[in-house]
Amino acid sequence: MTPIPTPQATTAKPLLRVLNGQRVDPPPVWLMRQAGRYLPEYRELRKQAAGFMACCNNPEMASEITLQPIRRFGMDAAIVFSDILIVPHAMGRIVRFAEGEGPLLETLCGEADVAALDPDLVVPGNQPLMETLCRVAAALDDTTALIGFAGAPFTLASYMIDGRGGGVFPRTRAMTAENPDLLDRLCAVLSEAVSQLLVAEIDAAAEAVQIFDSWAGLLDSDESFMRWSITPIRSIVERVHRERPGVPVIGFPRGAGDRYQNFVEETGVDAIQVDQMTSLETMKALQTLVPVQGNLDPELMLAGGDDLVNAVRRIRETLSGGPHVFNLGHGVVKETPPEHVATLVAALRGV
Ligand code: 1CP
Repeated sequence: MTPIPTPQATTAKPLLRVLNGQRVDPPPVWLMRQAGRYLPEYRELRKQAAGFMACCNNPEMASEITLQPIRRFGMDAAIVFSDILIVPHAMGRIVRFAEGEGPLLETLCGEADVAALDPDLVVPGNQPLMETLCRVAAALDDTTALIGFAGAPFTLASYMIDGRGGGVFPRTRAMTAENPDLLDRLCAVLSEAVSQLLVAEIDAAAEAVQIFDSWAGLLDSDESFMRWSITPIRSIVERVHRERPGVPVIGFPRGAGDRYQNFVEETGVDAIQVDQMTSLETMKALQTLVPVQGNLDPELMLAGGDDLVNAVRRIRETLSGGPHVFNLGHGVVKETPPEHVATLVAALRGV
């Protein structure tokens, strides 16, 4: 059954108001990877789980981890604690998180491996995530929004083809040149899986969703960026808009350089997350098209002090003329002292 869309334009939640195009000052704030290893309370809970995946699949634990940064810092949004790699995992690919090494996957080789992928397994295989979303929604107050997310097809494909992260992805790069049709087919299966997953997250309780194309920057020609970042994401955005109208979709093609505007225009995303390489001037230009989110260098938050406070104020001031969600340009660095996050939030809110 399709739920009746909530009238978000009148919501009290600052994040949803901004994603609907309103200007809110001070801007709402949340941080990518706000739940995670820099928080002692996360590390404590994580010790009790059998591993990272077990943690994601335990709604009691995952909802508690999601809420930790909300309690500590009063963020305007919670992003559900999970991972982008739950998608290949639910399709039967082996995904392991080796301590200190990041994710390791069984590598996807040829036609047969791609043909065997069944996108219809992804929602049934991720019911714990849906329960986590319900639990978090029940615990949030009426000013804090709940964000669901998924990895973009190209980024998921990169992990599946190379079997590991780290940003080099030689096998994926080779496939763009040597077997582009197979990469098209893989991205099509992943678009279907991600569309279903995001709709299910919305039905569970997510009020906005973000699509992380963390490795879109590897696509270094207009043609390849269009083919494997924009095209699959456009199909996902169309699907979410059609099936769950009114729920904003935030796109994050990290490393897109001067292709952000093209990405916004071509995918139809409701808001754009940018990385720290993107200038405030570029953000201001993007802000005339859609609400903007991001930019603060995570290294500045790691360092703390006056440079952090000044950067936060400069970003707020520069973008105060339009819809703006405060965020980093990438995830919180794990060595970040939690007090620096508190400093950021206080500087932003002018207290
Ligand atoms: O050891 C541990 O405790 C696991 C570390 C960890 C955590 C805390 C991983 C492994 N994933 C996560 C949570 C996570 N991942 C969230 C939770 C919500 C929040 O933001 O607070 C989110 C949104 C993600 C998304 C994610 N996972 C992305 C997209 C964003 C980005 O950082 O670019 C990517 C690329 C991943 C893959 C992944 N999972 C984990 C790691 C260390 C990585 C990155 C590996 C690499 O560098 O290639």
